[in-house]
Amino acid sequence: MSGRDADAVSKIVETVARTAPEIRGGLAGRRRKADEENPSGETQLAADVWADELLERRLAAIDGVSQYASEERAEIVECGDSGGYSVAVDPLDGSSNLKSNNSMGTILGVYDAELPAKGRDLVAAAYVLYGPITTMVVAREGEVTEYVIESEDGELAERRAVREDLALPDDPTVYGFGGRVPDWTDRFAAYARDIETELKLRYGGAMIGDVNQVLTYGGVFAYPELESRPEGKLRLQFECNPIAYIVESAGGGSSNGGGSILDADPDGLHDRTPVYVGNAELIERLESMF
Ligand code: P6P
Repeated sequence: MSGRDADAVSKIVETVARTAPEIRGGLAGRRRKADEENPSGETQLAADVWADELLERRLAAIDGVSQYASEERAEIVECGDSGGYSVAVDPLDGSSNLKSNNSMGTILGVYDAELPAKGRDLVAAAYVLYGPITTMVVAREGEVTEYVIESEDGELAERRAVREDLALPDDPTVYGFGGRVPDWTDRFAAYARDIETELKLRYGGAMIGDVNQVLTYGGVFAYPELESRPEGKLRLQFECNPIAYIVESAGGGSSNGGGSILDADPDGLHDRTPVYVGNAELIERLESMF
């Protein structure tokens, strides 16, 4: 694509890092439900809408960004010249955790293609984790780096690299599987029974918190195919592609049950997909059982 600014990707990542303290600082007063549903039919919180508007305003203004899309809005925002990067965000992943004060995240995918795009079109992906501290994991050009986001008065004070060339530990320790057990398909339930005898359960209801456990301790995260919903729950463009890109860049594997998530051809902007990410051998085992 022409018209791309080589350091536009850096500006996009830096803008999300810079916005993270403001998003975190604005959560307390925005736990109420908004009047709308998102394009996936989920009730929005005021925080979802607000974080989306904040990120759209900032990211769409960057030279070299042609499209902005988010899990919270039905349509793509065309911004500036065509031929630039397409930015896809989940502004507040796991916002249902706001009520219970558990971790949440912001997910970013930077695609070198018009949306909806394949995961192979990603040139960078990142997530912010609003945990006891605010951290940001960035994957770019095959390398994964974790930063601590230090802020003062809701402003980014410093983005400090704390783990460079991040890779999944060789010996997996944790697993987290979404959906209700009675709704799991037989083949996923058989896989889960295997894993449950080997690893410790860590499931917090926000993909970012659960994936960060897998990146830290090794293991597997899944929001699987369900009997009631064979396509699973999580969104390809905004959640699964960026997370698959990060985990594969960290030496792990991803799957939609039939191969790398990054190879999935999207039909629509808000496609859902089953998602399995973690240590490569655990993903290979899943695929051998599917
Ligand atoms: P459940 C949060 O709503 C989310 O999109 C992901 O972050 C998370 O992994 C999943 O849905 C949780 O879903 O069905 O466990 O509430």
